[in-house]
Amino acid sequence: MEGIVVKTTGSWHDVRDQEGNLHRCRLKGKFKIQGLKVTNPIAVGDHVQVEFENQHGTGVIYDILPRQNYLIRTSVKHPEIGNMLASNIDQAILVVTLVQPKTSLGFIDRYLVSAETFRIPVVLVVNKVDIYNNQQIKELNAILQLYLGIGYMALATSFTENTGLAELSTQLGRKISLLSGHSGVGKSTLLNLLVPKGKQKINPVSDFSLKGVHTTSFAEMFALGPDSYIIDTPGIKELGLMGIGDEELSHYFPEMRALMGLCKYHNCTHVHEPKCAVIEAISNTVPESRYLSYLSMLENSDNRR
Ligand SMILES: Nc1nc2c(ncn2[C@@H]2O[C@H](COP(=O)(O)OP(=O)(O)OP(=O)(O)O)[C@@H](O)[C@H]2O)c(=O)[nH]1
Ligand SMILES: [Mg+2]
Ligand SMILES: [Zn+2]
Repeated sequence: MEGIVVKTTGSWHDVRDQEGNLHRCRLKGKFKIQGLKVTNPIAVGDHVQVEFENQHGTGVIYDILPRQNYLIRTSVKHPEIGNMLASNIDQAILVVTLVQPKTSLGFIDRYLVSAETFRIPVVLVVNKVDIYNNQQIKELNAILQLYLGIGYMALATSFTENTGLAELSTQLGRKISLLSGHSGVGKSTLLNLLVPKGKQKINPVSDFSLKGVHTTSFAEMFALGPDSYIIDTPGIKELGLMGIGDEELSHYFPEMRALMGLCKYHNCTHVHEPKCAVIEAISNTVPESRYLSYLSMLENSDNRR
């Protein structure tokens, strides 16, 4: 049987078959991702081949079909080991907040770079706009302008005031979308508003922990409608990039990519070289904060491998 992994919880994986039925499966064999070390050899979104075991009705995944794309991250502590967020996605929805918690521009830019390595379109969602003060509203508008200017889709949302939710819903379309961002930004809350009531599981936002907060522990794919799916993921604290060389990094900044070939030196790193088209475009088509993110990623290049 062929199916799609819709939930991974350590040693058990839920696989959805073509008829929409779920099967609990184990993974058999060793799987590698282009020679990278990963904590999870299988991810939500993977297309897999399954063999049924016995009267228990459980399955064994014996093959993972080639992935169209995947998002992978590393931690600062273990830069050489990656963790796959999801695979075979059509777009990524990056949910951020300016307060409770604060998401930095550096984090946004690292996420965008990792999505650009597979040219995965990203929708930037700035959530909880209901609690922003005047200063934060200004910051919000600047961020929306910044990323819309580069060509990303960006919108403001609030679940309490019902802001931007219809817009977000139209962005989803007949696609597989991945929701990611820091813990507490409101991913699962947004997902619950988008997933039709009948299709939600009993406890779609995961267990209620002792601290009284809903925290998602495992990535899981939900159906929104025909050919329309959304993947909720646990919050990510830090986002180390994996497998990106210094010389290719600027290709993953679309506004810098547009200037490729205009620098004097073909192998320009856009740091100190004379007649560099990127440096000349800073504060013009290359926003300063983006260039600073670029420099910071270059400096931390040891963390990317
Ligand atoms: N004021 C306000 N609070 C929100 C909004 N969206 C979500 N919240 C609250 O933010 C808290 C965290 O929301 P979750 O949806 O659990 O966040 P999450 O991103 O799924 O977090 P993890 O699962 O830990 O990654 C909850 O108390 C929500 O009620 C919003 O638009 N405005
Ligand atoms: Mg959650
Ligand atoms: Zn240059």
